[in-house]
Amino acid sequence: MFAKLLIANRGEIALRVMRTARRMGIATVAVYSDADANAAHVAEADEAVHIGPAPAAQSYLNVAAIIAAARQTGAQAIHPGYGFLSEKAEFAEACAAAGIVFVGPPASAIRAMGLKDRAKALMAKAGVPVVPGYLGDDQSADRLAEEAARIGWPVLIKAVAGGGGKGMRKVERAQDFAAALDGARREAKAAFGDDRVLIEKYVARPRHIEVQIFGDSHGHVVHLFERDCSLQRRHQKVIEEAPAPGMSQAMRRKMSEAAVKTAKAVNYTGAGTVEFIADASEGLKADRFWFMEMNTRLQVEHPVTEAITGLDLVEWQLRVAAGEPLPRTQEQLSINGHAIEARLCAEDPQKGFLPSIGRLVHLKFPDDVRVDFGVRQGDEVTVHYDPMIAKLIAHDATREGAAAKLARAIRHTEVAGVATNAAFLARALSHPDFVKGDVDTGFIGRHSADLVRPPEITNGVLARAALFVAESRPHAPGYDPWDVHDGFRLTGAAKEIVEFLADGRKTAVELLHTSDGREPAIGGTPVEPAHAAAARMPNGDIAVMCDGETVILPLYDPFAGAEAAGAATDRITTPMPGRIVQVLVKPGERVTPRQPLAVLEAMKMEHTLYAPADALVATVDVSPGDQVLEGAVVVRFAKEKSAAA
Ligand code: MV4
Repeated sequence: MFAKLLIANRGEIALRVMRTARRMGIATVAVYSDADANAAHVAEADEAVHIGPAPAAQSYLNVAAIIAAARQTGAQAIHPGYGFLSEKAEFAEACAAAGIVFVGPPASAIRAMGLKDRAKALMAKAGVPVVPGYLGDDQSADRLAEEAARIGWPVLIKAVAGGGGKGMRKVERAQDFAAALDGARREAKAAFGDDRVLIEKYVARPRHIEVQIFGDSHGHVVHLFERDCSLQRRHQKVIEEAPAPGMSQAMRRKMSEAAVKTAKAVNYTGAGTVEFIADASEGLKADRFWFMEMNTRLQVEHPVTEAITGLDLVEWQLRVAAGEPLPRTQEQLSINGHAIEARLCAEDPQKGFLPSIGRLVHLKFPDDVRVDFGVRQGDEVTVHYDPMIAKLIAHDATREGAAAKLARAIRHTEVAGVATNAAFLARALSHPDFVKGDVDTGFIGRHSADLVRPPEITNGVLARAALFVAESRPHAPGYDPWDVHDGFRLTGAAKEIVEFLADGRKTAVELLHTSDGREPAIGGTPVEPAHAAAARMPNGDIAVMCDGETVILPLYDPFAGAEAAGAATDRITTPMPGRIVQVLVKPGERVTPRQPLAVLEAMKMEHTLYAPADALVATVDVSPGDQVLEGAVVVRFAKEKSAAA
């Protein structure tokens, strides 16, 4: 086994790999960018090497700097984690050239799976079911249209170099084909520098089911059963589980055989995932699944497989990379119970899931589920990297049990400082259709009205906030609350009043002193405080964390102007740096609440900026293609006498 391992990654996966390395007695080396000098993965490693500035292109994707760090520290192997360099064949080759073991498959296997058409052709030849379609070199519009008609409508046009749904177009009718082809090609060219496409029969009600496989350098390949990753939003996985709900033994046998065949066809070693698409329009059927692609790395969702198999997949990766045979045979592997994972992200469902950046003023996880986290309380979520805060993984004897346990754990997770998707996740896990196992890739879209709801400022939340304010008051002698103009008043010995600006309105909570302590009341009516945690934000606002929702309550300050109470309403500005990809309104146009105004590309995703209220567009200050900083004005609204305040 290796004595020292370098982890060419950051965040939760870097910590995850280090945990296993430590248990196996392997010394760890972290690498870090300028932005991560104080990050958890650096603190946790035995050694750490600085590899460049914050942008990943100059640090976590810098092959030369990472190889140099391994050389300098004497690391014998490099674990790439996921993302970054994990599926770059050139990196696997650079490791080999430097005499360092790449913890992953051979470069040839990464290459074989890199291009969709080649991978698909290879799998068809190996006898793995693939979606009927056209994979040919003749890319003329006429030929492609002919092939689409032969396949039968609806069809899906996909970029050969594709991934993440980019350059993908569903076409329902022959007369729409030419325009869709143009669009798909343009998008593919822009995203991958390659405008070749393939055409497939469109699979109805698709479910994403993937099989975890493992190969070793002695010619063995086993599968570790399947995961269902159908709950996605814009091709980003949200909730994953193992095993797949509704999967029959017969279908599991067929799918895992296909996955093992796939791995053998490319002489695969290490951890890999074979992704299938299943037609769930009439429930899962053993003959209605097809190969989609193979991911030649460990995946974000690997913990659900670990939970149901009782194995440590990182340990398996390290053993296989060190030349050992697979620790178990297929017959020694079985499924125990059910596991579900949810990805907790710094993003705001209320704002179209826009990444939310800022300092994690408060961060606390429950201790009855597995939590793989990448950040600590006090850390900053920046624009430079993925906004995932943590993964929560629940394991139980049954699917219903695991879903209930995970929903509860998420409701008890406390985050203040950035917006999160916690309440959204908890609602998804408790949704009757999810509980029934009625999941497919359209789930989130179909149920978004149920899943995305504004946080409620209940009286219980206000009472909890008031108690927090009163209890965190300094009681030092000589301290005079009358000196602080922040909404806190003593009104004689038996009563305190705390005033908040809730939804822009002044709301007073009275705290009556009784022999039991402080009893909150609003408008004279006693209020039961919510079971919630509270924290003070750097600006003095009170954050109340309740059921996965975080409500921010400014203390009412009679000396502050009305302006300070809310952000400027006469304009829309960019929430983070990025590039404007679309402008959807013109000066002089009337807009309505939540009408899309422009699309910003930032943090590798597209974010729509919406109108906050009924308004008249006065100026549009950006054009498509503009690089913008955070806070750049996108649209200014006209001042109108009748406009709602
Ligand atoms: C499909 C499909 C329907 N029919 N292929 C999306 C990204 C890529 N991984 C494959 N994708 C799809 N391919 C055919 N022939 C529907 C999707 C799809 C999807 C697949 C998995 C998970 C989420 C998805 C969301 C939308 C579309």
